[in-house]
Amino acid sequence: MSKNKRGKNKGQNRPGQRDGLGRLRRASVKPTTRLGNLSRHSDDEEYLEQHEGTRRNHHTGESLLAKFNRLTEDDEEPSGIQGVVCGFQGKFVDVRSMQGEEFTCEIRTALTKKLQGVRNPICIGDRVYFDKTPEGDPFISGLIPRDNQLARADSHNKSLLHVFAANVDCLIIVTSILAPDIKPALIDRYLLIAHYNNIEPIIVINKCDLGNADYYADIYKQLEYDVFCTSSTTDKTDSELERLKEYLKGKQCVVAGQSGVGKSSLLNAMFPSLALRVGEISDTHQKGRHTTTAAQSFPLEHETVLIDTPGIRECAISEMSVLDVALHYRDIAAYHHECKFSNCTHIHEPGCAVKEAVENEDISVFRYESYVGVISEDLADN
Ligand SMILES: Nc1nc2c(ncn2[C@@H]2O[C@H](COP(=O)(O)OP(=O)(O)O)[C@@H](O)[C@H]2O)c(=O)[nH]1
Ligand SMILES: [Mg+2]
Ligand SMILES: [Zn+2]
Repeated sequence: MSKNKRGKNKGQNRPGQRDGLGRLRRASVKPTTRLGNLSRHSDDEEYLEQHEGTRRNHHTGESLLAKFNRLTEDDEEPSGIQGVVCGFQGKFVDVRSMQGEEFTCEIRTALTKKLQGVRNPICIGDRVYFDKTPEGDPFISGLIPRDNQLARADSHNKSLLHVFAANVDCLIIVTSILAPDIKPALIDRYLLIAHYNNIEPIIVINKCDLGNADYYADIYKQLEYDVFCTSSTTDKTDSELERLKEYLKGKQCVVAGQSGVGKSSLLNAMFPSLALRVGEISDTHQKGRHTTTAAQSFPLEHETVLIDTPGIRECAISEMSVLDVALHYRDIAAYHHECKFSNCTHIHEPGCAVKEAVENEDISVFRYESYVGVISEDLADN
């Protein structure tokens, strides 16, 4: 099977096409198990509390991550080989082996029991162990701790988080210098989400054929971000595109950026096999549609993997504290300790080293404005 095939046709591993024995055994699996719907989340908090003595930061992505990883710890030695979760089909999980072959797996019964009640116990990008039954049916035998994860608030209950991607090596923040105009406040929010979740971000300023991006590129480069100034439609030999492609080698990536900035064009220019449609509001997910788990991930050239996910825009910033935000803005964090008050929010306090740095043009005004915007608009009740 072609490695780059987007379709879900996985041949002999498809559920429903297996032999009678497999079907019989499947019928004996309790149909009411919560894993039947991977996006279910009732009882989650209660369950997690049972597995943890202290209850702090109980809604933060970081804490959910720690809890998930604790669940993977005391597992008995899992059998089989390692793979990465790349899609879902009902209660079946698609796992891609290191060789690029995909298997539609059940989840081992003991594991199912252990994970009962956990919200998003398995998501796109998760590393797992998988094996085959004597009948040849693939199953997930164990989970491997996550390096990081991305979560967003439930559309109906803002205090619940859905994890939609795990082990993200790079958040590619795409913006355009013109058409639409560059929005540094949006770049800064994505940077915040990346840092808060311990994910390496990079900034791509696209449509550089339409305008000069040096001003913004220089500021972000000074903050030690990797910045790529690309043009994805006019010049297919763009050296920045080559450099970006090289940078993404071997990484599992998530792409973020508003509609129309050229995300699909950019990906097509680097990875023609993707053949994404250009000019669509959203590549695979309708705007406003609330999907709870990421659809799938695509293996590309160079062992780069693209996680196609809805909802990065809705990633929760609201649960962060003012201090979280201040410390994740690199330029603001650099002055934070020089403020008169150790709990300075850098907005109205006297003796604020951050405001002084803005006046001295050591911190860009637009960076400070986006910081103030996050503090005043995005945080829950700080
Ligand atoms: N001038 C110019 N136009 C581009 C560039 N990249 C994409 N576009 C155009 O911008 C529009 C939106 O592109 P698309 O890739 O669909 O953006 P997406 O919504 O972020 O996926 C299309 O009309 C593209 O042809 C670029 O580098 N320069
Ligand atoms: Mg697109
Ligand atoms: Zn201050």
